[in-house]
Amino acid sequence: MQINGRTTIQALMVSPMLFLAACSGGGSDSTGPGQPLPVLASISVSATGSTSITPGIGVQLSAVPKDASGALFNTTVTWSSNNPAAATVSASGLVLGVAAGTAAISARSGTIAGTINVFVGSATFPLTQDIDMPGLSFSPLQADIAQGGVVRFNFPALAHNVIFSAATGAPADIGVSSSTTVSRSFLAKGTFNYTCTLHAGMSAVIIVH
Ligand SMILES: [Cu+2]
Repeated sequence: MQINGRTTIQALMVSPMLFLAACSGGGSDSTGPGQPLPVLASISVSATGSTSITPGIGVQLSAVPKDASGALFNTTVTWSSNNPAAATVSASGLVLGVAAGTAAISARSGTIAGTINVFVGSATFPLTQDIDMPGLSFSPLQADIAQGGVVRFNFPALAHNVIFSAATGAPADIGVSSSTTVSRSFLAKGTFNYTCTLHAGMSAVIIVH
């Protein structure tokens, strides 16, 4: 045990702080030979549902604090929104959409914080839209969605691709695909034309409001 403890101390001699913590821990305390006390290193924030919401719609967030080794760290977090005009957050991490916009929701403990972006779309445009591909066309030819919305491209057995031509704010292109559904998020407002380069004249547009 003692030899193992000393070996650990040698391995941890990467900084004076760690060295001191290891020495004081191993010298007089028999419960934790050579083990520095864990400290909070990160807080990861996730959502139980979509982070694209509309005014009046809520989404529950959760925060997982961890130490440097990735082990769970027991601490309480304080929630905050950097844009309460778009979305507020309760003391328990429940986000509520207020008006169209983007809010960075943070869970903080001391100097450590984790953040997730929540998009609040206009209530008049949908946050999800399906694009089908009957024959050699996209349907609908024009889709209007709210900012932060998600488009599901439903590829039939006949292969197609979806190319946005690297337009500013456009999502990543979708390579040749068949018999699958591929989703893309639209985080920027604008008009995004796209084509299938496999089939001449197969083009359509998504307008993000
Ligand atoms: Cu095609």
